[in-house]
Parts: sequence; C-alpha cells; structure tokens
Amino acid sequence: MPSSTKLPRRISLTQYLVEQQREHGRIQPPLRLLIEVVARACKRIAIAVNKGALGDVLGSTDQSNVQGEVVKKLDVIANEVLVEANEWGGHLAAMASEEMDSIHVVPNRYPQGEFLLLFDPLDGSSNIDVNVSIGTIFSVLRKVGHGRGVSEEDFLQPGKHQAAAGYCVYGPQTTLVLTVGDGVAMFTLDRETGSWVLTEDQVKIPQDTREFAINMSNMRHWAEPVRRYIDECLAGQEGPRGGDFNMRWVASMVADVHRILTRGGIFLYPWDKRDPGKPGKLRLLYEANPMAMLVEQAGGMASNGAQRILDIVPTRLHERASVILGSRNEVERVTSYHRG
Ligand code: P6P
Repeated sequence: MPSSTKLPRRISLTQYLVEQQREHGRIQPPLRLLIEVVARACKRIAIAVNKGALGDVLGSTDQSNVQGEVVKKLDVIANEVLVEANEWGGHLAAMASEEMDSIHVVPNRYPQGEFLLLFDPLDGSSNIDVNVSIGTIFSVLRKVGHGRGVSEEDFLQPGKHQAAAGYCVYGPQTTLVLTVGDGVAMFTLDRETGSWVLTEDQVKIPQDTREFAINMSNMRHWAEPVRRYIDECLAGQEGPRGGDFNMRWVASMVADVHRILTRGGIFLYPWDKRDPGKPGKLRLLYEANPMAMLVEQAGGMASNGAQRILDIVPTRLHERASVILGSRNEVERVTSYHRG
C-alpha cells in the first residue's frame, strides 16, 4: 500500500475533481471535463482489454507505426476510443498519439478548446497476448497560441508545463492514477457501479529503495554510469552498497511505474550503444513526461541522466529520451555517476 498518510474518503473521480476545482482552484471546468472524458475512455479500453481471446482483440495488425513497431489490434482500438471520445467535447484543440504519425486536429465541425492531449493508448503491447498488465498513459498541455490554428510546434513544450498527467493500468485491478499538480491520487474502477473510486491520495514514493527495474539483457550496451550502478546493486551485501537488491522488469512501463508509486523503486531505460543516435527507447512527450510529473508529484525524481526530464525542451513530436526515475536517493546516485 502506498505510504500515504491515511486511507482517503471513498469519493468518486467526479467529486475529487470538483473539489480540486472548488476548494483548491487547481483546475477549471474544461480540464475537469477532459479528465472525465479520458477516464471514461479508459473504462471502455479496459472492457476491450478484458475480453482477451473472447473478443477479436488479440494479435497484431499488418501495420507498423511511426516508431517502426508492429501495431497490435488493441493499440488501434485504444487509439480510436481515445480520439473519438475526445474530439467533440470542445475542451481540446488537438491530440497526439504514439499510434499516429502526426497530430490530430479537432475537426472544424466541433468547437476547439485550449488543451492539447497526448497519449500512448496502450503501453506495453508486447504483454497483451500473454495476459500481463498493460496501460494507457496520457499528458495534458495548454495550447500557447490563440485562435484556431494549431500545429505540431504547439506540442513541443517541456514536461514542466503539463496541466495534468496520468495513466490507467489494466491489471488485477483497473486503476487510474492522476495528478493535476496537487499530488498523486489513485482511483480504482468499481466494476459493479462503473465508478472510479478514490483509493489512495497524496501518494508518496519512499526516498530509498532496494529494488531496481531494468532490462538486464541490454547490459553489454549500457554506458558506464548505468553499468556501475547496476553492478553495485548486484554486488549486494559484499559490495559497496552493503545490502542486497531485488529486481523487477514487467516490460510495461505503466506496471513498473505503478509498483514504484506503490512501494518505491528505481526504473531505468537508459541510452545504450545499440543505436547511439537515439537518446533512449521511451518517448518523451507521452511516456517520459507524464510519468516524470507523477513521480515528482509523489516526491520522487525523474532524470535522463544529465538533466531533469521535465526540463527537456522537445524538438520533435515522437522524440525519445533516456529515463531514470523513482526513489529520489537512488535516482540521485545514478545521476551523480553520470556527472562523475
Ligand atoms: P523492452 C513497452 O513496449 C515499452 O515501451 C515500455 O512500456 C516498457 O518499459 C519498455 O518498452 C520495454 O522495453 O526492450 O524491455 O521490451
């Protein structure tokens, strides 16, 4: 159980958002509508995910996306659900998705709003067919320019400008994790009523951890600072850390980050020598940035090794980043090795 101060009142997502609007002035009605629409879309995605082999949702399409990855059927379904749910409400100017080469501008037949929504509609797709937790990641930015025009450049904002960020993890429970800049809240889907119910509030990541998450099969490709950090963890009691470490790797960022928000840990998907021109595997705008905002809001730290992820100024919509995030003292140790 996350080390939050006390069990929260069992209130709905709607009541939580109204209170954030009314008592904390954190959000205004259009952002509240946006979050509720995304949460409703995640419920629909959860239903499709849970069908598994009973629905025609498993397996791959014959397409590959802008990332060069094979597109799973559920990737397409999740993307369509999010686009269709969000384009008519008047709260958005445009959307961007891992599954779409370019931005999707709200059609002229609908009013445009001030927000930009970015998402990885179904993260961890390689786990779909083997029934391992996957998730939807989303990030909300404000459109800087005024008037109806919107372009890719409007999306190229550093993550510290996010108005909100979150994910939905489709696991043993279906859980929506959200921040609007006032800490991190977790909502569990009550399938009997169809409601998102607040189950954790003001989530805090322990400053220290003895659990790391990294794909060890890439070890020979890592840069020296990462190699040093993991070697020291593996050395355990007899090594410089003077204690044993545990390892987890779900290969689904949402699942790994949810574990870290719940009990601490450090997650690394660093730059490696396989493709030196690529900063890392994970995408900055709709994976690293929203997760970095959540982790920082929960008292953790998120770096690319050289700088705070939320300070990175993007230059391309689908650009990638090296990601080191989680328990503050461990992330700080890794970044100090990069400085050293
Ligand atoms: P690997 C899933 O494809 C993803 O984008 C993240 O969710 C996950 O952390 C990572 O890639 C897994 O990558 O190389 O271990 O399969």
